[in-house]
Amino acid sequence: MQRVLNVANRLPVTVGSSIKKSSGGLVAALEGVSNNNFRLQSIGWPGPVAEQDIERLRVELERDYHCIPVFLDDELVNGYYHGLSNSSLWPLLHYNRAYMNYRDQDWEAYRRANQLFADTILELADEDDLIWVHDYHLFLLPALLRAERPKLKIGFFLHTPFPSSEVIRCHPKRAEIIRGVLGADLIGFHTFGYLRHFRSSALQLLGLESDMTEIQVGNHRASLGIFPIGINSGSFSKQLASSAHEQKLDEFQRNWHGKRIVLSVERLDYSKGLLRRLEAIETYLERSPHRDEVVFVFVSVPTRGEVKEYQLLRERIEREVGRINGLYASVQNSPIHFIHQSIPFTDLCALYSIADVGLVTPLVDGMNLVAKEFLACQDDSAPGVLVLSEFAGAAQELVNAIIVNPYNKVEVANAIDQALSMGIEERLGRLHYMKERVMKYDADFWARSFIDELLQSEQLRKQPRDLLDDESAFTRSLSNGGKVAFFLDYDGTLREFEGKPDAASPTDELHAVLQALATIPADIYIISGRAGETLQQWLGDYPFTLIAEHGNRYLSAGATQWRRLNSETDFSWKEPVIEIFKLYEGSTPGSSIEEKYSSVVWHYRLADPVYGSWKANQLLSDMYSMLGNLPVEIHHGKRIVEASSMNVNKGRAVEHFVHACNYDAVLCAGDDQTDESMFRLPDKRLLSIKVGEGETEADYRVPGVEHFHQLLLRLVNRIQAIRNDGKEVGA
Ligand code: GDG
Repeated sequence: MQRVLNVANRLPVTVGSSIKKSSGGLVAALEGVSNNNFRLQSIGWPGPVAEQDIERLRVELERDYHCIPVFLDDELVNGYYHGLSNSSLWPLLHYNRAYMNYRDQDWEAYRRANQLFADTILELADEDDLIWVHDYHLFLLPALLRAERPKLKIGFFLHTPFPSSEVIRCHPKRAEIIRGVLGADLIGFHTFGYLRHFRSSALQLLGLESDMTEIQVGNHRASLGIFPIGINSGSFSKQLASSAHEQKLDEFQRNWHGKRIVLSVERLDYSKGLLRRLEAIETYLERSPHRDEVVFVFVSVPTRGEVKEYQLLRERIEREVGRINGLYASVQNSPIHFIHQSIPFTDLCALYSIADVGLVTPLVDGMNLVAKEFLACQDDSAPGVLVLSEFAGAAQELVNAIIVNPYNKVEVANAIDQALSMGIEERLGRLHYMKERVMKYDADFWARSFIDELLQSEQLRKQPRDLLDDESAFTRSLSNGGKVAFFLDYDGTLREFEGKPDAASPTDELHAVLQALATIPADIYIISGRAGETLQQWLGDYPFTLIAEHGNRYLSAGATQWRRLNSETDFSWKEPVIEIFKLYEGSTPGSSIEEKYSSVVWHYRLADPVYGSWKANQLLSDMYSMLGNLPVEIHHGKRIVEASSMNVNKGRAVEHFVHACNYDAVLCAGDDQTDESMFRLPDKRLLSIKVGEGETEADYRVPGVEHFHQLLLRLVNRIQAIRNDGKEVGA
């Protein structure tokens, strides 16, 4: 049976004077996950524990509860949990920049706590296990695990929203956070909106382009998916059928006889919109002739009392409830019944059942399970109505609720009125579709879909092989035949990109690599889209052939005259292309045009990445319709659009030299679209390497320029060693 190591900040049980079930959305959801096909083993923090109890509890938790504890001391909990997780990440994830309190020491604690989780998992995990990491407390964990065990199958699910890149970019450690999550094979969100924000943050903050459902980071591909969490529907059905439920229902009905109940249930958190809701309730009470018949029951579970903003919120809510009750109470009624504590599950279900209206109006909420639980507890004899904020993830699914903007108190007040006066037919009509959905797509379905997709994402992961894993075979094939050539692209392959193309002259590290290459018995070609003059100025002292302008001109090693590879090329297309590029340069701030001998390039590396990509696609479509049958090739490279002569490309140039010099082994390396013409050549002597991420037809991949340098140096050593051995054997 497949083992799933389920990793969350809190274990499903909390250790105190005795070991008890923990509360919260995630615990409730995972309780409903059946164990027929997989075995869940939980890893997490069990709550504060005295030093002397640690070993005893470790044994007890594993033996009696199948839980593996990660013990954290008070200082770490303060920094990692109350500090970084709840005082800087939670507010930003919920669009609340003003509440973000970031401290460097909290980040340090967060890093250490994530590392402790990683150590625990690495000790426990087998090759076949699935690792499922939950939520924002553990953003760094996927990458920490991936770094140590690249083959582990790791999933990450975010229970909160993922906000717009404009918001998450406020976090001082935004890049580390996104990079951490990207260590996972599968990253799950509740809604498409959150997935979209995550993709655009990866692009804006890390420059990572992505498809709708995956992001490539070096050699690793992270799939993205939408998995709206459901409730533990089985436990609600069971509870509703029990006699305990009947009794509780009776008790509550007697207690609130003749009243209409409007119910809200949540942790007392600013994201849940309690203050705005109180304003809407006041607006309703002000206007309604029936106010004495209505009771607003608020179950507000205490949470995060250690964080200042929560203490202040609680005080404000209590003040407001007191004020509104003072204003609108009568002999018959006190409008708001405020319960500031957690209530037993039996009471919760009875409250859901008896309520006429479920009033769920968070300002922002990942999903909101309360909305779904309320529906699960409705029946046809007295169907309640759900009023739901458009900013809860649940609003994407529960489309038959009365959907409201929680910031508009009049709209919410009207919705309360509408819900309380709705006829039975309409209530039933709205309920049926939503209840069916809630019961069917429950927590079990959610977990199964995520785990199934995690298993599949692993199977589907197709990667070009990593040359570093296979180096000896490659080196042998290069050195076997005798005549060897290297065709090496410059920008993005031998040299990292710079903001301005002129600034990318060779670094000391690159010079060291080039000097090493100059010592081996192989022909070296530097093949680039750059102008010949630049290549000559930077690399002219090496005994290499320089091929400029994507293969249009070349300067042989030791020669002084540049020569053309194809002297009959037609360049009349350049002028109209430059005209259209100018229009795009003007309308895309940060972009620029570079004119070369046989091509024209529009660079948008310094433009806004999303807008730049969008304009590039528009430009491509303009170009395709404009250029018709002209002998022009259009490349969409890394943040460039390039129009170049059709008779001139890197593949053609390589073909020319391989044929002319009759090489036995040829290595081509490059990083972008323009290099694919080399990789596609149907020549068995050729081995190709893609440097960096992105789709490719190359045989191998290395993650970046630095790795490529290391690889070249190792190849140089290997070739020299094999050649020396050969000489010795021959001698
Ligand atoms: C996070 C995301 C996402 C509440 N009061 C009592 C009680 N509860 C239970 C509810 C429900 C759970 O707590 C709350 O879940 P929510 O989903 O509403 O909200 P968060 O705790 O903020 O959860 C959220 C969720 O993760 C799952 O992904 O939906 O958006 O913020 O199950 O029933 N249970 C009992 N007594 C209470 O007084 N017994």
